[in-house]
Amino acid sequence: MKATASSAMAIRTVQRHIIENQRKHHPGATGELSWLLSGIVLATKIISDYVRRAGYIDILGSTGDENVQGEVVQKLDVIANDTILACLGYHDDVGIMVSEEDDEPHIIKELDDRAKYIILFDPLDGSSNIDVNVSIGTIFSVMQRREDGGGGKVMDHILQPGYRQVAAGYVVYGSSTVMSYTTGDGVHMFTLDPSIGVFRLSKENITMPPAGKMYSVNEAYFAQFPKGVQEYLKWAKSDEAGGYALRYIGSLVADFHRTLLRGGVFLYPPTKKAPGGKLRLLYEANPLAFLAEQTGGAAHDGTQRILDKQPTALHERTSLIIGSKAEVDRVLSFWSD
Ligand code: P6P
Repeated sequence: MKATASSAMAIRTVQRHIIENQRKHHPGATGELSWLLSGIVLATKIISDYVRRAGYIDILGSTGDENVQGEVVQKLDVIANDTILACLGYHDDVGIMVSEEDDEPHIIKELDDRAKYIILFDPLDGSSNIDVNVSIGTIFSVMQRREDGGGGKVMDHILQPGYRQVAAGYVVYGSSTVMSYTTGDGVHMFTLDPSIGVFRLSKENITMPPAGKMYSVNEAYFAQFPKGVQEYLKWAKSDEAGGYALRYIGSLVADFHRTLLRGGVFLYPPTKKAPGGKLRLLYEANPLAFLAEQTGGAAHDGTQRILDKQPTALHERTSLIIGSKAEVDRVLSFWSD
């Protein structure tokens, strides 16, 4: 259909939504956060283009290096990381950037009243799935510097609990490229229209289904899980539970995206290999927990709410139980036994 002026007005792009959302909920805002989010939008459009072309331009496979996590770095990891750093690093409002790929924070400029934002991100989560065309994703979290300055060190500003986030979101590069974001006023979802290169509003003010008979876990580790988790998984398979399904993609963003829309629970409990959990607190669990709670869901580590956790290290890992409130509560009822 040929775009006409009226049809163009009908297109609610993510940029338009961010501005409308700012005017509606934060009328006194300076627009800095909106401008910053537009940098993330641009970066993820570029990453999406690379992901879609990975099969026929030489960017599949690994670089042969290992990252701070001890994981083999995929070529697309580097491209995604560099793209986000480039698209946000020049923003006057960004002081620090923290990437899953990099040992240390990027100090873009000294934090002050202007450069007050801290961007934390996993540029391409699940990248080991790239070569087999499984959905992967980008996850981002936005904090502001601490007004009280903390202890005056950079890490005091970075290691803040997740409830202090001012924005968070993800982009899943799947059968289509979909972005979900929140600035604390609900979660809104957009689908990339490659014909005109814009993210178009697909769902506004999403509510996660309050329950859902679907659990998402890597059951290969069953023998390593805490006893309470083993009891929950046995229950979920029982006649008493009545027809739970197991869905596990092995790509956090894809598993979370499905849980957000269909309900259920995703869990990555402690294992022998990862006794503190595998997933990262600052730029995976925290942003997804913000989105989950904004849609009526819940996120927990087995002992406390994810967003209440006081981080102690940049690449700190955590156990994660996230999804429909009723399903998270049910897992916790077994976990604490
Ligand atoms: P496992 C991908 O490597 C990742 O970090 C997440 O995207 C995913 O949820 C998890 O690890 C899968 O881990 O141990 O089940 O392969």
